[in-house]
Amino acid sequence: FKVSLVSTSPIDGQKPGTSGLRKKVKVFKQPNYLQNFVQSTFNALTPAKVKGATLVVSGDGRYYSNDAVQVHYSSSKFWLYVVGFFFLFDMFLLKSCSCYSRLFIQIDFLSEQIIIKMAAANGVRRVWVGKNTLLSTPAVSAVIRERSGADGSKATGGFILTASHNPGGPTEVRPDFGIKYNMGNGGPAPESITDKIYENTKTIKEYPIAEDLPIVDISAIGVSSFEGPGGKFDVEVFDSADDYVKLMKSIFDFESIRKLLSSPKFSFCYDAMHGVAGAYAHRIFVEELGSQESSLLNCVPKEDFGGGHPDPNLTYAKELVARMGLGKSDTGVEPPEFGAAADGDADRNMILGKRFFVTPSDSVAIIAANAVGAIPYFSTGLKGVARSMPTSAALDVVAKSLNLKFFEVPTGWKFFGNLMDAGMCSVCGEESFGTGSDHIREKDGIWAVLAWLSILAHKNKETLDGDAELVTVEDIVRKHWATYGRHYYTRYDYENVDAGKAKELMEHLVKLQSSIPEVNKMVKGIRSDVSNVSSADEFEYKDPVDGSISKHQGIRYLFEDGSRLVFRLSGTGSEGATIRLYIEQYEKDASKTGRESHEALSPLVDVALKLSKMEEFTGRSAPTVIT
Ligand code: VG1
Ligand code: CO
Repeated sequence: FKVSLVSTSPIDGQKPGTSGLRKKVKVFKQPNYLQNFVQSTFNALTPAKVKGATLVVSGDGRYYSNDAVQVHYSSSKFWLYVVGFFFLFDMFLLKSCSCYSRLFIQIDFLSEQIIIKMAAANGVRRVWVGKNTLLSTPAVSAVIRERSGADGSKATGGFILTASHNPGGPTEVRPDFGIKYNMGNGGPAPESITDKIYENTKTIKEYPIAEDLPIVDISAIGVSSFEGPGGKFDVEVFDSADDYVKLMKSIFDFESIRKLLSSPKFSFCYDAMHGVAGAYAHRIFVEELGSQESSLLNCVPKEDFGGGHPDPNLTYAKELVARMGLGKSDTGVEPPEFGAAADGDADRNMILGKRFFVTPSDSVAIIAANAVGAIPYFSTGLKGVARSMPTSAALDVVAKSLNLKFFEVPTGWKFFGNLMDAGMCSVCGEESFGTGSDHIREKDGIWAVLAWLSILAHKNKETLDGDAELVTVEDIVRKHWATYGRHYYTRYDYENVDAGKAKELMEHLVKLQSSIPEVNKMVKGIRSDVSNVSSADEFEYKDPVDGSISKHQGIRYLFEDGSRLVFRLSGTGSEGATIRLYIEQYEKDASKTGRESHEALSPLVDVALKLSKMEEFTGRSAPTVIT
């Protein structure tokens, strides 16, 4: 192939957020939009490191993924398509009705492979693509860390094509696309790199591309080799699940989980929400662990997630919620003992018991408290635990009682990576349905499910064979609360608020922080039954490994009784601003840990809304989503 230079000019707004660049599909479809970002990333990594690299390129399969990886119709190629069409028409149309599929292969052949062609032109040695461009975010991390090519090659990093829990598709109300780069440790690029990428997008003038590189059939496993001006270039398509499944089998005791899943006392349900988790669910839960086919919901990956919002929470995972008996109407069918859901790129998880919701903040604390003994990977103990700042302090209490190293980091998984690389952290989590460990450098939805199944299998070692009753998800959570106390927790999201107004609200909250006595006067005026604010600040993080500092990571109000109010602006939205309000209250008294969450939190909610003048600033009397 040949390499040509295409001139381009900077496009505004290509700043990566909490987890990469996420925009509306129509924004990504602008000429050079994706190309500018990809080249800015290559430039940030430096040409010397890109040359000879092995890159993973895949994602959750949402609409535009295939275009980004390979199919791109440019108008200059229009006449070639027409020629191709008549060529095929002549050859096949009259003879065989499979002509249409051949026609599309031919169109593929004439189109461009954006990322692959740019990688080739930048001197990358090989690109690894999951079959049909499908790889979950955790699987990309696993592939980067674990996979070896036939010649012993290891990946240098990878592009993940996803907007994660944001909806996708060509026609939905909010179809998003996204791209992010993960480093050689398998984790999202740190801020030092994403800042450089952003700077580069503001000055980019040109990018090289191998226009004539033939299209690779990404639906078939195999290696295609090419020769360019700089030497050899390979595209290898491999099985999306193999490496990930192998890793999971090395972490968990599959035999004990299989025994649990096949017990008549236990029942299970997994909802992939038509995201990429579907590409793993059948293989792991049915083939490896012997679960019933009927226990899988929405496990066929779709480019528009079946029209749904692939975010595993009580609002969007409607089908699972109903099946687990948590919906309003009783279906009359006995719900399964355990249910879980994933988001679009399968790094998030929601854990449910029969008619019971486990908050993500509790989930990570419970996994940390029970991992040793239940999960072989942790048999030698935990190196430490970590949570994101707005996540409840349930994990703190476990860390203290088990005498574990503990870290509080800003929102977003990239901050956990350094701790893990330095051997300081084994288990970590976020309130936003993200849980994981140092087996990879991303949160991992299926891992979390396997962790819970392992804990259930461990607790039920005796009960599965005998007459004793099953220890349920709810039993485990209630026992945890009785031991460690309970952190009542909720999050209010105000989506697509006017960005200016959101900023004003945040500024108002920062200003208030200058006088705690004033704040307390206001708090008492709103609710006399809420304790005093003891301190208030904007969260700032100094990375204990590299000393880097991240400022303005959320506004905190900390109360004397351990309650907290946190306000942040989302960094993953693609339209307007999203205000997140996190509300938490600690209850140590075991006799008071069984209350309804919304009832226990209502005084604090009152304080939060009035203190922030939420309705005044946003014009909203209620949040868009409550989790
Ligand atoms: C949100 C969550 C954050 C999570 C991030 C990526 O970010 O709050 O905890 O790490 O999404 O998750 P923000 O900035 O919108 O609050 V995923 O599954 O979308 O990669
Ligand atoms: Co995700």
